[in-house]
Amino acid sequence: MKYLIATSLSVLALLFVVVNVSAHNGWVEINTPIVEKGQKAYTELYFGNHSDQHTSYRIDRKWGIQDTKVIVKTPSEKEHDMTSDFYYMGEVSEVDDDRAGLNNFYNGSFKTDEDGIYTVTAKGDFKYGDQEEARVRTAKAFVAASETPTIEGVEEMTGYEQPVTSDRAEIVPMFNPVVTTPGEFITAQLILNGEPVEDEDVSVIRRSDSADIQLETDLNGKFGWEAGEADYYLIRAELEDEGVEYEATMTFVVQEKND
Ligand SMILES: [Cu+2]
Repeated sequence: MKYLIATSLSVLALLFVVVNVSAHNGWVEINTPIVEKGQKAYTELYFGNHSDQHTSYRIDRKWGIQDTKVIVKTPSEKEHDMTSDFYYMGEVSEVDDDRAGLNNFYNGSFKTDEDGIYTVTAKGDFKYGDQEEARVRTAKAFVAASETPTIEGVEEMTGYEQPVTSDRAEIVPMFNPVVTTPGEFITAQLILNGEPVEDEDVSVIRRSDSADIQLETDLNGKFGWEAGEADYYLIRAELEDEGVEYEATMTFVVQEKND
């Protein structure tokens, strides 16, 4: 009986978490998680997540690119600012006023020239709709470059577990985000100003159908779950600290298991 009560309480808590989330998020995607060294990596900036009580993968509106910096960290920890490379994929007002600036995304690319994992971080501190204050957004994605661009060729690579910010909210994967396969138990950490954030809601949203799972960070800011089917996934957390709204997102790909 005690067990039953505990179970129904946790179901209630979960429902509360779902309706409590209330804003749109920005995220970065990498077109292909593993590329041959010397080839380009293609990236997109998306903004959305409106339907299904804000756990959807759908695009809604667009990034505020004017208040954004996109930084690529190379395997040897050099940083490149690629912000000016992004191109808006929707129509612009010079062409068609009615359709200008509607729900759409930005794309950009960079050339890989080292073996290892590249981290792409978009810092987008912009307002949308009638928000009065800009939200502080950190969106991350990863791509591995290798002369042998296969899962086996890149599975020993590291670097993804290094935080890239010290004064923002950020999701740090504790699993190699380019080689995960279905059913693996994976863990990530939510940090703010370099410190773990406990008791915070986190969602993991699947791209093909917007199916989501709800998690909560532990004392060390960590949260873990079983990787779903091969697909593209978005991890999202939103928090407030001293009157500032923060948002941290990360995308990664679950790969098919090789036989
Ligand atoms: Cu909305």
